[in-house]
Amino acid sequence: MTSAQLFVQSPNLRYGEKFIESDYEYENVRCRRDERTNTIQVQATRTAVTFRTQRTVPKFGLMLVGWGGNNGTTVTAAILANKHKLEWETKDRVIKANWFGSITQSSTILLGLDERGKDVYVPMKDMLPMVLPDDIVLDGWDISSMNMADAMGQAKVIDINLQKQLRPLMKDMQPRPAIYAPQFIAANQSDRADNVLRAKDKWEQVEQIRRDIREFKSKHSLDTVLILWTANTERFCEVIQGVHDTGENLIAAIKRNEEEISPSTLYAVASVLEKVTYINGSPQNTFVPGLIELAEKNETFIAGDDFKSGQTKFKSVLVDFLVSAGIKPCSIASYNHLGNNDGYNLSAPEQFRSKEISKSNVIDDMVESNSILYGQGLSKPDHCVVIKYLPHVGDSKRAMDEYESELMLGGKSTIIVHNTCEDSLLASPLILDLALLAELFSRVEFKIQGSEDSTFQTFNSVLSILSYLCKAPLVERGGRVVNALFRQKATIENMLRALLSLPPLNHLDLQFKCS
Ligand code: NAI
Ligand code: DG6
Repeated sequence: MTSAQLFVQSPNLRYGEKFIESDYEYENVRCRRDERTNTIQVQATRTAVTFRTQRTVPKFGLMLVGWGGNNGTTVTAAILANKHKLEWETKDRVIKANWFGSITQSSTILLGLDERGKDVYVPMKDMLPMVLPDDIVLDGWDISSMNMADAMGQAKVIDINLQKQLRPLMKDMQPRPAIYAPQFIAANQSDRADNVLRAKDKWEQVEQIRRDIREFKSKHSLDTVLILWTANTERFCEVIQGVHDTGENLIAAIKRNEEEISPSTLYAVASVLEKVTYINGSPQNTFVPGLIELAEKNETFIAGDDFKSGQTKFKSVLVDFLVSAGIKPCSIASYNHLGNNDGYNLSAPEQFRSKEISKSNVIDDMVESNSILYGQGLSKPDHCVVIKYLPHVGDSKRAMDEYESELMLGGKSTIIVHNTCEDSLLASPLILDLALLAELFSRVEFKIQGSEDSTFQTFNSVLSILSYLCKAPLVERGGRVVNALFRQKATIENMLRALLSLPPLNHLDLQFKCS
């Protein structure tokens, strides 16, 4: 289906040669709780903002850390399969390449009503000028030297008839030598490490990654490069005063070759110094305070952590539904087993711990939202997360969840969910969305009307707007973490609408109710 072109007619929107400029009234509500009188003072606020979005889509390069892994090879295969419009035969039918699971490519946004009162939806990708997946230039690093065609074969995710078509397109793709620090990932990964960046110390490693970024950019005449970590889950680094606490200390500590600085933080530092957006798709604490400060100083974007792909996505819908329905989830047991290399790495306790933390905190905002169910003196849900490595099932992860909730008058409701699906086919569309949305939001500037500073500024370095795609969203200083999935989705949709001077969706349908 060819997409319809969108033209918003509004006195508040200007389509200029370089920018789409939107005057927007940001309506909000401020509350002040007075414990003494037990009252809440509520005030409606309005702020006039002008947004402008650069219309020219850059020539865009994506560098993946962990390019040769299951996600890295699968997203590469998906980009190429879509670009070349590949079709392949399975025992069921002929499949055409698509981007199912990607919100930018395969979800739609409700715009409004047409003249017959029917809803009009448009693909998210058509709201504003976005990079086309077909145009993405790929590159990356891996501690394994395997070429991308063989690595795709090793991953056993892509159907063999598609692999056969992709092999010639991927066999010459070679991951660059990578930063490897065996103490941060499971010891069982050491056999893969035959493509290790040789450098005398950590600073030289950072310098090499910076050179790689520059070389990639100039080789393909790219305007913008984005780096995304989809390498093994690392253990959390111990955050040390004088090492990780400020940008300056972090740089000095790298130059001193301090042990406790993880490879993921080194890649992130290199990206920030190159003014390149960095996204963390794994759970580890890459974004130590010094890194965040460095990103702010360099006006560079960062986002993470940990792709929210399957079990957690479902949890952040189901718990939101239960709690917002006034039903009290009391225990959640989440088991999963998988047999891919991610599962192998996570079979080591320290790496599992990183994932356990990221998977466990995902219901906090929903629990905190309801003091009737979870207020003072009332118990919070028991929540346990188990991951087991079972080689036989490969990338086809099995996720089993039991939710037990309390109904009125002491009743019980038990919901059991069993999901079997290829982990990397869920994660790869998220990689695409993270890259495309981060790129788009890096092209947006804003100006608050009436403020002393009359210049346009870019968004905060921490792109919390990408929370929908992350299990443990990193948020701006003073910001709050939102895990509830549809609230996260509404943030993206309403921001895209705001950039076109359209109001947020209110679902009131007053035109019918008041007719
Ligand atoms: P994988 O184990 O197949 O791939 C990871 C790749 O990273 C491997 O090729 C490995 O050689 C490479 N690597 C390890 N350390 C490296 C370093 N320092 N520099 C460069 N490359 C390095 O894992 P998979 O399945 O692709 O997952 C990647 C990450 O994404 C994992 O951390 C996983 O926990 C995370 N993730 C995956 C989700 C999914 O649904 N597949 C969802 C959420 C997060
Ligand atoms: C087993 O849990 C392996 C993990 O890497 C997960 O597959 C991944 O984090 C996805 O988790 P979820 O909860 O988003 O499906």
